[in-house]
Amino acid sequence: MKIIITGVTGQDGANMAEYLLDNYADAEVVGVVRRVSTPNKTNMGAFENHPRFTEVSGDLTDGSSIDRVVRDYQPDYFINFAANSFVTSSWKSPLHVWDTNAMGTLRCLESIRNYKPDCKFYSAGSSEEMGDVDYSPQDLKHPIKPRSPYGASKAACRHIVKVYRESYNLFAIHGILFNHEGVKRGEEFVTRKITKAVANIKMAIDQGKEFAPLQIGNAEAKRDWSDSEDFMRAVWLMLNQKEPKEYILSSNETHTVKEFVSLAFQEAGIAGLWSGEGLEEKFRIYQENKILVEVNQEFYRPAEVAILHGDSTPIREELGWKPKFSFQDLVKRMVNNDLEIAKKRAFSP
Ligand code: NDP
Ligand code: GDR
Repeated sequence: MKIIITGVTGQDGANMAEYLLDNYADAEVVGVVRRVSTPNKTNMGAFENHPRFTEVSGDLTDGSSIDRVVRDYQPDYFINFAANSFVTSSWKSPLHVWDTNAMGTLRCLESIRNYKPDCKFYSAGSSEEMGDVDYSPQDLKHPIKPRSPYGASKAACRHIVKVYRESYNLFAIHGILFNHEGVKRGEEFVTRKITKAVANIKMAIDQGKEFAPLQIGNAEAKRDWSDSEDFMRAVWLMLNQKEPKEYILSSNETHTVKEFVSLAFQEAGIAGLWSGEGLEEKFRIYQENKILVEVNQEFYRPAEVAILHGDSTPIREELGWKPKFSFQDLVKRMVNNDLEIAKKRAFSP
């Protein structure tokens, strides 16, 4: 069983590689890594030297490299997790985001069609495709109304995957993933940005040192947050159905960024209180004037998705998927991981 995973240095690619290598003795994982001037393989630590893992060079913006990987490795599965996945950067580099995400997906589909048409293909769809939502919770019937170049690029993937599935009879699916996080999450995404700051502030308080408050953008935004590890099991279930049916993956809950902040500080033993409104909103240590978090215009987006709240009932009922981690578990795992990292840094010689 040969599985190509793109984006294997990222959160999901690394979690998927780990899941497959740990649970399937016949899984041979081929991880596609693009050339960067300073290699970042932190997320690959657990499997980089695994005997059933092979690292190959490839870039979604270069179709010839994807052709070569598919032709040479003849995969049974191709999981495309590679993307420029940071929504904010999609206003700054929209063409690059479209080339990587939308054209990149088309390049994968073309390679599969030409060199391994019986390979099962997964495209990582996004709740950002829903955008300016009409109703909650969102299901697969919700109209596509993206609010960012990133969301629009993922909507393009959704259409082209459907076209290739129907035109060439490929097993190609674009499952919609709502936000999912974990200890491998990139530090610019709000959850990791918060848990890293919580850990640093906690260390500073414990050592009696001064600290700078965390600066965030829209604290009222609501997201449906899950754990990435739970989603990897579900993506694999989706790929192993008889028919290429698409599903939504979500926790079926929605929480504000403010709730995430409060819970993360609480996990670190710091009780806080929100006060003020809009740009004047602040999160202070309970019964003290010390500011932990403040809102900064710099982190607002040109167009915001106010609320995301998914309905993953169909995959739960039809494929028996059930998440292991709650929202509270997720926050706890992320805070504890960042506390460990902060402690190691503080006490290393
Ligand atoms: P990450 O940002 O953590 O990982 C993205 C990966 O893509 C990295 O390995 C990155 O490599 C790689 N990559 C970027 N550009 C290219 C390129 N041109 N060629 C090859 N590889 C490239 O994302 P996640 O793991 O969080 O997400 C995985 C997928 O799921 C993405 O497609 C994302 O858009 C989608 N998604 C994620 C959600 C989430 O909440 N996490 C929700 C919905 C969808 P490098 O290390 O070199 O930068
Ligand atoms: P998102 O994730 O845009 O939903 O995309 P992100 O964590 O960046 O933002 C979530 C919400 O938090 C608000 N926010 C901030 N966001 C960041 N990054 N930094 C801040 O300081 C901050 N303050 C408030 C944002 O405005 C937003 O409302 C993620 C990515 O993984 C995508 O690839 C994926 O497709 C979607 O989730 C579903």
